[in-house]
Amino acid sequence: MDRLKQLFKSKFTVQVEEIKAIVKEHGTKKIDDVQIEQVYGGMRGIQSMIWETSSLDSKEGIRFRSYSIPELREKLPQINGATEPLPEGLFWLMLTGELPTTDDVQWLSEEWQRRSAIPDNVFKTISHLSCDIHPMTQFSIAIMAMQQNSIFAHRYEQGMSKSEYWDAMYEDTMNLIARLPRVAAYIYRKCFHGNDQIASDSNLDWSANFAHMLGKTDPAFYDLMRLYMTIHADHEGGNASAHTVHLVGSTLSDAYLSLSAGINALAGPLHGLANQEVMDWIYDMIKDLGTRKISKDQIAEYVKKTLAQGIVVPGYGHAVLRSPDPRFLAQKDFAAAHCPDDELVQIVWNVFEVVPPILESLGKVKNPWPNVDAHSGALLEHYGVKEHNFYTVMFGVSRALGVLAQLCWDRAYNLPLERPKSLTTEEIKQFIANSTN
Ligand code: HAX
Repeated sequence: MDRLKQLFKSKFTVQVEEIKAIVKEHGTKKIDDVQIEQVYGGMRGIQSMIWETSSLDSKEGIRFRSYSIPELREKLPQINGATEPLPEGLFWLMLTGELPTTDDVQWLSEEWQRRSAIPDNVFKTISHLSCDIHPMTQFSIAIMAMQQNSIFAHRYEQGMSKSEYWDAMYEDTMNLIARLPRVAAYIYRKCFHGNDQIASDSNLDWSANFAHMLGKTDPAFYDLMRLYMTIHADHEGGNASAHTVHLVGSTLSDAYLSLSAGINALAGPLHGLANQEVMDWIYDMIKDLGTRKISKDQIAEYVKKTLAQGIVVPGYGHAVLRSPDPRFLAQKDFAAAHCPDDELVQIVWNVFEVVPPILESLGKVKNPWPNVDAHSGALLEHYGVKEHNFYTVMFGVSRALGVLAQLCWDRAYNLPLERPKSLTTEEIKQFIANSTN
């Protein structure tokens, strides 16, 4: 058994016993009330699921196993000359709750390299897809094409015991994460660079190798990828992509089926596709005004025009956050250090000054501040990744880290099939009538 698997097993073994005791002693205590407006309002705020890998505070933002993004940037080990944290370290932390050593991170990087070979049928499947198909759809199909190699599905078919689910899920998770950068880069090079594919470089860490396979060689871009893959990895369990993976996994669908479903959720414009929408919106503004030198007054006018058309301002607002997203601020910090004079970065920063008061003035937007997607495109474009419809695929590669680490915990806990109760409006009316009688 490898060192990470061994540590994970030792952690969940203790935790499973703790949970048994919690449920036995406190199982009937009430943790939340549900209001009718929440039932109609996208279930906002209802505390009803377990998610160990990260937790979201509306003011502070995300914490991964209690560490904020600035803390991760300081504490996670760096290898290969990195100046940003490595997602290998974050995955270790999310899966075990322990900060890894430099040696652990090095080991995991090599382990993912070792597991990264992709069966030919997967490339054949992708190469048959037209480049008119959105890269997120291709990515989801590619993950499905890998499903025939699922160790979980194979062992389940052979009568695997419940007590081994975690083990099979761990193996699928490690293989899948190891392979995602290659698959994503393959789609990118096929559709945007004449199918001129670049072989993996086994000397590079997971993120740098992804950057390399995209065709990038700038060490600063390697660092951006390390940061990008770290900050997009997890955002507690209630967001649409995470919740989808958790729900589909609860049917004992394997990691491939579950992740592909989560990627489909991430592909929506109110979720991960917002990073593409932000850049398209900025480019529409540039086209409309005929210049990249856009004043704050011009941005304000354009924002009002967008709102008057009944369109949301992409990259702003959040279902949980009530302050500027620390993932946005981390990217702003990176841009300030590496490319403060970039024209698109300047536009993103000016939009940040202009949009919040306008959204606030509407009186209905609960969070007028930028989210993670408001900044990422400008940085990616600075380093030459100019294809906006590929951005959400990069988000998806990162998001796999958190949702799959949690899926390992789901199977270690043997969580049951998820099955909340739905209501009809007739039943709601009946409830109201009964409660006011
Ligand atoms: N621009 C204009 N209007 C907005 C808005 C924005 N950025 N954000 C919220 N609103 C509006 C809502 O559309 C809603 O209007 P109606 O009552 O007329 O329907 C009202 O303000 C109240 O919404 P809310 O309670 O503040 O926000 P929700 O929790 O319902 O929605 C969203 C959260 C992220 C979906 C929303 O803020 C939005 O559409 N933002 C723009 C798209 C975006 O950036 N999505 C990415 C979010 C982060 C993420 O998941 N990244 O992957």
